[in-house]
Amino acid sequence: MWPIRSPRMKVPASEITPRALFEQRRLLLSALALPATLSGRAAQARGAPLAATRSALPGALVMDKPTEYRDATNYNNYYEFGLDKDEPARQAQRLRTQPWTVQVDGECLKPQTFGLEELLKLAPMEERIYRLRCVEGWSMVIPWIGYSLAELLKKVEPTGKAKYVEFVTLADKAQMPGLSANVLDWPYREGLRLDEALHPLTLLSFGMYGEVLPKQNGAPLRLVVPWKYGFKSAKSLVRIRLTDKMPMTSWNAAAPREYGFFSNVNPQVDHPRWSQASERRIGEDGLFAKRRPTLMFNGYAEQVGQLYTGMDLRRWF
Ligand SMILES: Nc1nc2c(c(=O)[nH]1)N[C@H]1C(S)=C(S)[C@@H](COP(=O)(O)O)O[C@H]1N2
Ligand SMILES: [Mo]
Repeated sequence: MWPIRSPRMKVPASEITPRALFEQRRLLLSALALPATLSGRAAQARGAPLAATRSALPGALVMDKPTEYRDATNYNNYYEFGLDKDEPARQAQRLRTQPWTVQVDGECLKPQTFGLEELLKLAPMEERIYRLRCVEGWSMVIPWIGYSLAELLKKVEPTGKAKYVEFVTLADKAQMPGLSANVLDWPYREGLRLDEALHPLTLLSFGMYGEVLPKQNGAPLRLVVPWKYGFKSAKSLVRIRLTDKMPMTSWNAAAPREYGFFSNVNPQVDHPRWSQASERRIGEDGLFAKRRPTLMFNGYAEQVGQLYTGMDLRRWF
């Protein structure tokens, strides 16, 4: 994902040359006293097991073969920890995930700040196997662990004025070297319409592959919205705010023509720079690996299509 020629961008993409990126990374690494060649060993350390029962929700268990753990944890987008796919696996290991709190507020009767321990016990943990498709044209299949975001939202009792939900993620310069690259307006912010946020498939995830979330995948908790492009699934959440107006999102602010508020996976509506008609499944590399056709709503049309009846999906991309 790369916002080009956006007025809100502090550094135009055209000026971020590979050379400049390399230099920036070298400076960061020396500042952190980390060898530039540090292997992914720390990243490979597996997390604590997280018990969960398989979900019975329609659409929650896709039958495709899950992506290899190694690939799912070493090919990441998490710009707070660098722009290259292999950087979060190294850089995110310094993220402190305890103590951790999530503030849930805005248009609700019982705003509350939840501690991580409390969140882990708030509802039964389920395992769900979801496709995740990035707008860049690749996809993965990941066995996530968590519960429906709706479980948390109903605890704070949204008012009648609540129409949208804003998600804010951690932005801490001391822990996140990527924040010094002004690619986005930090903190990373995302949003959903309230009915999307309350849809049972919208997952508040604490783990994957039977373990707590690796840091590069959004520890200690993230959103997973399987029928939307990957960037809607915000990592390392610190605040969830119910609002009466459509919230601004980081990607929408950076490049409004490229990243709309809805961002539903839709093979018929291309991104200005990338076709969305097909995708490469991570792990299925090699010269002869076929691209897969991208499915409407990422294959979840039966479950979520009715949320958009009557909407012009070209206009509301
Ligand atoms: N806070 C934060 N969340 C984020 C991102 C990010 O840069 N920062 N990248 C998004 C994008 S573009 C994608 S495709 C997914 C990738 O999730 P994964 O690394 O677990 O596959 O995370 C999303 N969530
Ligand atoms: Mo993405």
